[in-house]
Amino acid sequence: MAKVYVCFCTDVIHEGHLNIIEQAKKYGDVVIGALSDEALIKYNRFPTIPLEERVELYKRIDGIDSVVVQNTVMYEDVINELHPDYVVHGDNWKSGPEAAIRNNVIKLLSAYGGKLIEIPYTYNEKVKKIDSQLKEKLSMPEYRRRRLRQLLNLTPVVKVMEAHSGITGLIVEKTVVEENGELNQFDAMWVSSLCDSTAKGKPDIELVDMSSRLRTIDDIMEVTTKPIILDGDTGGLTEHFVYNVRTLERMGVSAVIIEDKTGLKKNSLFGTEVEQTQDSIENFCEKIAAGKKAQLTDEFMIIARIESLILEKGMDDALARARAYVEAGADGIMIHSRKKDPSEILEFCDLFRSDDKDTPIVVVPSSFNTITEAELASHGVSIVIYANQLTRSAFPAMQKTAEDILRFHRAKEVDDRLMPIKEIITLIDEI
Ligand code: SPV
Ligand code: MG
Repeated sequence: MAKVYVCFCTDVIHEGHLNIIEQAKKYGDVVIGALSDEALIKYNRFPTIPLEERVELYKRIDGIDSVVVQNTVMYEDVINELHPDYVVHGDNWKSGPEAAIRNNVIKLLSAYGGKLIEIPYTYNEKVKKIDSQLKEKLSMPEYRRRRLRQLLNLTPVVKVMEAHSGITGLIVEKTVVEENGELNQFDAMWVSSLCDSTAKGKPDIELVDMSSRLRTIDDIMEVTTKPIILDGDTGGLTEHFVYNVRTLERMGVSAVIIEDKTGLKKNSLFGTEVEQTQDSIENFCEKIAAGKKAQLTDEFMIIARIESLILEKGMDDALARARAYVEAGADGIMIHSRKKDPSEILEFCDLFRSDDKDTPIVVVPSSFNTITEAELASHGVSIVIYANQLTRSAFPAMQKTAEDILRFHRAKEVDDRLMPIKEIITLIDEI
């Protein structure tokens, strides 16, 4: 019998999948590949059930020969091992980033005369509903909240992009690029105090209050599924922070990062040009410990942000604080710098990692932007946050459009660089 290979990346089997299997069986014995969690997250699907359960689910499909695990989005390993005579897939991967996977399969099969069979993809109302129920499940607090911790175990470096509205959330949710035959996308969202305040035309001084920040988070949550890290500024009074921890947890936020400053907080990128006061180690540890005591799930993370390098208090101070904050219960530490050269950040990471191999390290490479995610990861960084780049790219574009319309007394001259109206009205998903 000929061997037929079908890769599945789903938590629910619907009639579309069964149709693919029915067709596949006509060509020979069917082997199903279950995409691993590590591969799934690159494929813009986040698993809602563990790999073992997916394997069991696929095994129960009638007439299946066997189920194997496919560890990578691309098919090299699995095709080299199985040498299937046929690969069967829905025809919905001909365009967009997934076309790279299709090309990869075609190339691998052509090397030994294997064939690709494409089945018209079933996309009826029932299948659409199952798809959207799956998405809805991922957006629920219990799934979203734990997803950051899951990601820390699944990927060497969690890539986070800022979002400050529904539309920026959608950009972080949906942007996928194909790069050297791999798919790449952001893992999580950062609700930046700078960008949230800027979007409201306000300074980044904790003026935009928690109710308003929660409203922003809710706008983002309504249309996305990826995990959210909140920039919690100083965390405010400990007596208030504990309530906010509970609220964030309940909403499904995955982590809050609080910085060890006190009094009137100003943005860190001002450094020592403005007056800023660092909290004492003792006070800040108390705030962390109180937050940890208040939280109800094991999933929520309180990450302590160290401002010693920003405030030029030196490496020893930064390290002493990092160790104390971890001791007080912090689930991660964020080290910040406004130097263009990443060396002080790397020095900190190397020293911190010399005696703490596990606590996640978060960095925000806004100033030291020449360093890549892989280089940071090689120094023990676990989470990289692109904290303000969407805001900073949109603002000059909007300003230029406003100026040009004033200059030309009409909108024709700017139209070529605008998103077509048809595209903007289809950008948003309809229920
Ligand atoms: C933010 O994005 O608001 C941050 C990071 O806190 S930074 O602006 O670099 O301080
Ligand atoms: Mg901030």
